[in-house]
Amino acid sequence: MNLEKIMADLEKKNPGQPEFLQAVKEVLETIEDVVKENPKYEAANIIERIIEPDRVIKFKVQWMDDKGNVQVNRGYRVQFNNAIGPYKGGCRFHPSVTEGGLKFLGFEQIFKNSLTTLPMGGAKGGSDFDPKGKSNAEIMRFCQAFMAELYKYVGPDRDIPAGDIGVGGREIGYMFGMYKKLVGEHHGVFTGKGRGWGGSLIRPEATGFGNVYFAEEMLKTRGESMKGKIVSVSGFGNVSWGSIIKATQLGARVVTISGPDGYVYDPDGISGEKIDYLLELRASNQDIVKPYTYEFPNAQFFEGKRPWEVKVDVALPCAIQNELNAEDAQTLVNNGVMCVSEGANMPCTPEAMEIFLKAKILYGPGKASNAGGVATSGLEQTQNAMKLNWTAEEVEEKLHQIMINIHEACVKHGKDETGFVNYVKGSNVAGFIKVADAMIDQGVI
Ligand code: NDP
Ligand code: 2IT
Repeated sequence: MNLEKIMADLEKKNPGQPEFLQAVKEVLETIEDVVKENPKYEAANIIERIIEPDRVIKFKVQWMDDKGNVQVNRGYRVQFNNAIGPYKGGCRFHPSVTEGGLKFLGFEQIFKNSLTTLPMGGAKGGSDFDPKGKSNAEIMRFCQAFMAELYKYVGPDRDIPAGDIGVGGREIGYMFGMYKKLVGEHHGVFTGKGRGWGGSLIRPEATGFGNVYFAEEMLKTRGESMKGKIVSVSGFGNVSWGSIIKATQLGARVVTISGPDGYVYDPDGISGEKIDYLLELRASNQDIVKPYTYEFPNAQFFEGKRPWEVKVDVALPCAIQNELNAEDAQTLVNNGVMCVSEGANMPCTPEAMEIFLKAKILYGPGKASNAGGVATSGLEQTQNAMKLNWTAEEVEEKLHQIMINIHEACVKHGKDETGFVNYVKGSNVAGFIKVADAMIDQGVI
């Protein structure tokens, strides 16, 4: 495998898509040995095939705002790979959304979904629509307009979208409603649905819960646990919220959250009513985290800064891609961090990742550590197909076991001669083998 040539060709084919190139490079670098040892992958040209999405659907979304002005946004669905199951992945509504960004996320999703052990292919979708400051009626009209086009390409055995940044239960509800109206069928085409109409218990918490379960498994390999650990979390959205709940339940003290405006440091720990307040803050539809300090004056706000300067044992980046750079990583390492577990997708830059691996700390990449979200989506699909509902305890137990299994797969494929586990390599190799073998089995199609 000639990595340099593959990357040069990919760059030529995908100009202006640095995040997609970054995600591909990371995977290819870590699976080089497996590809070398197994000539069948080169013989079937798997690498070139796996880095090209099956299709990118791109469409116009027109909707009317509350003032009667007609707005135009762009909608996308990247259906990357369906070798091991129907396309599956979230939808992101954020002004930063681009085709390249969704290709990065769809590509990551292939390996993440493979790691869950459930039959799900990789996809991602979304729009450059900015939900901030929009009224409920505007959100509804946008979601309906988005689905008026997307409904043609999705279905419970074809492509099953879910939430991501800017898309939570409310948006899934409006999109599902429009789909149902157009198609005339009520089935599990989305995951993250409302509890009363097919949604799984624990799905809202699942990504964060899974992230902390994964961190706990990593810590166990060094005779440690979350109990008593000081933890920094970034973001204050869905994944941050779930991570904070589970870390607190396991006896850790979470001392930070962040937003695009800066970060909050709460030395007393973000627990109890403060966790509930996070939901209120999100629902207020503002894009600032600072109001937390008005509500809880013992906390301090650091404008324009990121939480990585705080001395902690465990760091959980849960906001957005490339939010933790080399300088941040070095600060964390210098301050004695022992574990970094990614709730977000690709929050650490390649340089930051290098620093963590070199320092030999426990570093869990998102495609392993945040796979609990999509895994629980898979459990939601199973419940929909069986037309029954599991209890919260049943779902959480299954989620916990899946995270333990993902951790084991990473150890199996990522442990070196010295006993150090490179979870980046482990997750990429484990995720890749299953998909690549399925592609070979199914022929050139
Ligand atoms: P949300 O929209 O619920 O939350 C995103 C959070 O990140 C918000 O608090 C947001 O603040 C904050 N944020 C956005 N940009 C920045 C920035 N530049 N600096 C600091 N904070 C920022 O999304 P999710 O919690 O669902 O998603 C967070 C991450 O987790 C994403 O990378 C997503 O892909 C990943 N993920 C999500 C899963 C899920 O099930 N939801 C599953 C697996 C991964 P604001 O809204 O004010 O901009
Ligand atoms: O990045 C992700 O894994 C998600 N946003 C969840 C995808 C899903 O289909 O539940």
